[in-house]
Amino acid sequence: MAEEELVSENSLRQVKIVLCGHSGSGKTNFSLRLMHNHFKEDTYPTVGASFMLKNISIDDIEFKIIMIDIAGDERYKSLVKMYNRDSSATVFMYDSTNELGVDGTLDLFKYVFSDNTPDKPIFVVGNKSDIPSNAVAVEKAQNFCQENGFKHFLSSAKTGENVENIVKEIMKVSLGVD
Ligand SMILES: Nc1nc2c(ncn2[C@@H]2O[C@H](COP(=O)(O)OP(=O)(O)OP(=O)(O)O)[C@@H](O)[C@H]2O)c(=O)[nH]1
Ligand SMILES: [Mg+2]
Repeated sequence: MAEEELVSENSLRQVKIVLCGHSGSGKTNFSLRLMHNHFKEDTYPTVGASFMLKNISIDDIEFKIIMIDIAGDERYKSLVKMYNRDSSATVFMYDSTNELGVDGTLDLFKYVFSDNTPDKPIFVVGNKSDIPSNAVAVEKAQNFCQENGFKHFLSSAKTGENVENIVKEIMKVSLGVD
């Protein structure tokens, strides 16, 4: 097989997901749960960006996921903009138990798309569904998704609830598979 064919075949089967959102929303634990079925109570804040790879099968076809988990600290927000450019999909995560956090994540969205509209699937995920949610936070996120035509999900990196389902849904939408 020619090199270009090999590269294009591989890239067809590869989904690059950018995971961003306010600090403490649980991005690193969401990735850990997905990649290693593991959860940590005491994760350190991420510095910069961290990359994880995993193969996942959908309808018996194997796809490679590249998950780019970007630190939520303000000073790294330009990294979100940079990695968002060539992602297959971007996930904006917020802590569903915290009213202030969701504002941080929605502000990040506005910053990333301050001079262009999204040209890829966008997902908003409220994480920590194992704890009673903050109704205002979840309503804000749901309204934002409704206005923009984005999908909204709730997950728990702690129990694993919905983590794999969300990622499979992202992959299906990104790959155009039903
Ligand atoms: N109860 C509960 N706690 C969670 C969940 N996900 C993450 N946490 C906790 O929330 C804290 C922050 O989690 P991280 O995964 O480090 O958050 P992050 O979004 O990667 O944070 P930054 O790297 O600073 O951007 C840790 O104490 C985690 O144990 C969850 O689903 N449920
Ligand atoms: Mg982190």
